[in-house]
Parts: sequence; structure tokens; C-alpha cells
Amino acid sequence: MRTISRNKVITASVALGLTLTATTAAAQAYEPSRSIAADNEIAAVRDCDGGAQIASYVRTDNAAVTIGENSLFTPVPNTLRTFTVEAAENTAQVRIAFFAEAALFGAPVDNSGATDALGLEIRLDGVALPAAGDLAFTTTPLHSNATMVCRRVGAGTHTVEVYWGIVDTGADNTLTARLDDWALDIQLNK
Ligand SMILES: [Ca+2]
Ligand SMILES: [Ca+2]
Ligand SMILES: [Ca+2]
Repeated sequence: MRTISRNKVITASVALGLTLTATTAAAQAYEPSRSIAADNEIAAVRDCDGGAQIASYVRTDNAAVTIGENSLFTPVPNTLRTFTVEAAENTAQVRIAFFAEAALFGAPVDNSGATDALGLEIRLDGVALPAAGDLAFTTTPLHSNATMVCRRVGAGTHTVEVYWGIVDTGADNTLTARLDDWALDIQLNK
């Protein structure tokens, strides 16, 4: 069963790579609410050990998209993808990585303390995977950033979609966010 208890692992993405920081949420200045229920079936979503590769799906887009402030996260255009796990496979590991040039405009120059951020969620079958649940994808203009999540799923058709939104901590800034030159990498393994 999936639960909606809050995940305590925050993934911080940095330019051209991944840095994972395990800490408590209380220690982070940036702590947006999830926009939807999160998948916290810990054993299924924290450690993913797959076998032989089944399929690989990579999609890229070099068109910039921009959003303003909204209380709801919204889909990143063209990131909705479906994949199928054949009945004969029974289950498969799915590993989903998202890379993009990301920018948040309008935040205070040092953006310390009550941090504003571009938040990002990778949703599998409509549920945010936890590593991306509290993810500040960027807090400043123009970095190439990345994040990755994983899960074992059952036979059938599954959907992946990336969502994003702006978190204006303190509601005291006029913020816009932009994604450009992104890649969505979906890998299926036995
Ligand atoms: Ca571009
Ligand atoms: Ca603010
Ligand atoms: Ca604002």
C-alpha cells in the first residue's frame, strides 16, 4: 500500500550532477508542501536493484517554457510518457531521470533564510516519488540540474510525467521560473 507520510529525504540537485543530502526536513530552510500524495513505500522507492535491461526511453526538448506563480504544480509540457510492463515480466524496475537548464527569476539575490524555489516532482502513475517530493530543483537563474527516482512496478501500462511549480516562501516576491533544454530518461530493467 502507498502511504502519504512525509518523506524525510531531501534531494538537492546541483549543476551538472547529483548530490544527495540526507537530513531532516526541520534543518532545511526550503520545505514546500507536496502538491499531491507521495509514494513513500520506502523499500520500493529508496533502493532499486534491477537486472537485465528491458527498454530505454529518452525524450528531449530544447524549447523553453516559463511559468508564473500558482498554488498548484503544473505539468512540464511534453513530459507525459507511457510505458508497458509485459505480463510475462510480472514486474520491472523503472528508473526515471530528469535533466534541465533551470532558472528561478525574482528571488532575493542571496535567497537565504526563507528560500524561494522552483519545485519539481516526477510522478509515476500520478503519484510523486519521494526523492523528488521536496525537491528544490533550483533557487537561482540558469543552472543545468538533474534528479532521479526509481521504483519497481507491476505488469501493465504506466505513466510518467514531470510537474513543476514556484514556491514563494513568505509570499513576498514576484517570481517566474523557466525550464529549457531538458531530457527525460526512462529506463526499464528486469
Ligand atoms: Ca533551448
Ligand atoms: Ca519569497
Ligand atoms: Ca509572490
